Amino acid sequence: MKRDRLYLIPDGQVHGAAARTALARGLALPLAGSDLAFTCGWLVHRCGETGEISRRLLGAQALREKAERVPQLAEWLNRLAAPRPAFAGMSLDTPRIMGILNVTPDSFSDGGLHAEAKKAIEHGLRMAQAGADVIDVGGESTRPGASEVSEGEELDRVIPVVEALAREGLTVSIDTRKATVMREAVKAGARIVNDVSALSHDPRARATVAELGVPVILMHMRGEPDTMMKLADYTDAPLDVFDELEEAVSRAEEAGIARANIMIDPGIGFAKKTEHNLALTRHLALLHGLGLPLLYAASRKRFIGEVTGVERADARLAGSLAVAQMALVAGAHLVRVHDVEETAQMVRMLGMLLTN
Ligand code: 8Y4
Repeated sequence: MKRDRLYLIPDGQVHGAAARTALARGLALPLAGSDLAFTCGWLVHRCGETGEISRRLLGAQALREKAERVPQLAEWLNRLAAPRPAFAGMSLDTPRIMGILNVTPDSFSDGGLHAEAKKAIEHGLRMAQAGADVIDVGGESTRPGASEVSEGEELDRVIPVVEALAREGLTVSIDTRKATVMREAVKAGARIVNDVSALSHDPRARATVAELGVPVILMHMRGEPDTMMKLADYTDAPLDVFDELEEAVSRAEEAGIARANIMIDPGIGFAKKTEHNLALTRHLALLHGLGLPLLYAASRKRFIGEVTGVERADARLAGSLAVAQMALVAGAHLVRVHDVEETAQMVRMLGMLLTN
């Protein structure tokens, strides 16, 4: 039987001078190791026996007082407040941008591996120029219904691109679920492993990442890309995703991966319906309760199309900027996007307004 669980969803975020002043006066609590604090929070109790969920909004002062009597809550406040050390050499005290670089047959598809690699490399360099801190190179389509890519084909696609971008001094992440691709990509200069299966797809993935000693992004999903939508059934999406990410983090640590090398991600769109994606975006700050750096990746995704009625994915920039901005205000450390230049403009503007 499951145990009763306590959660705290930070709300009422304040930034910059407001954060510092509110913290100094005890009106807010520190959040996510950055220039950020929260002024109230939803204290959520989930009954292990019945699954019943109750929630109560408390102010910072009440939370701190209650934490003196409830050790579980004190631990929450500690994890929420913990500094987030640099990840892959990137300090996380300012929001970072990850640019998406797909090297799949359907993305740069006019003729020949070599020509494809060349185009991909150019696109990666352009995104870096435009302000991307990380280039996420992926050679395997994880869209539902996409055909499986063989290991050899995935390697042929991504390795030349990783090598070229790393040689130019860019920070490259390798988007893959395969241990061999992780290993070869790191050999070619990739500095981060981004695995949408949270190292659960390939039985050798955890040991490989542990051995390589590289930072890894653990994304939440259920099942496999072609079956995941059948599993989009949650009691409470944010709480369930929190629990399942916590489990993925534990498994990674048990395999010898250092906690300092782990970043988490709610996996927007993976085994999730629109209502789940919206709830996760609204209550994103809950995930700071794992005490780890947080990636938010919703660029052009279908739930934006469903909310706005914009059917073409490449016409969803405005909606993508809106959700990315929400995530950054909630304290996300990294956003994964297609439109790097526009996102960099938004991040600069937001930073100027919030940092004072
Ligand atoms: C339009 C645009 C339609 C994008 C679908 C998509 C994530 C990820 C992907 C994510 C992390 C995608 C590799 C799916 N999503 N990695 N990768 N987090 N860490 N779909 O959410 O972008 S691929």
